[in-house]
Amino acid sequence: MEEAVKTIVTTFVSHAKGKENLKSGAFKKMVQQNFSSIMEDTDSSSAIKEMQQGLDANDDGEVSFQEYLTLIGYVANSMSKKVCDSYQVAAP
Ligand SMILES: [Ca+2]
Repeated sequence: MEEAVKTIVTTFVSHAKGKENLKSGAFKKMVQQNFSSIMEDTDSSSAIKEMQQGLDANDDGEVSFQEYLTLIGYVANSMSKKVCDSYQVAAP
């Protein structure tokens, strides 16, 4: 669990290059490198742009750590549904 949290933090920090926000290009790269297997449309620039705008709560054109956590929460939520479904299928 600790490792998972560390990965969430270091992924943001390394893509933001130590800054407080992910700019558009860095956000796109981060999504493509980390979420291409669990998210649809990561090869579409417009879909990523749309995702970024959806996360950008303060409308500054960049993704803060807090806004990034919204994405992690969203991904975790959709993953939990899949895990739940497969758990129920496996159970008698
Ligand atoms: Ca923002």
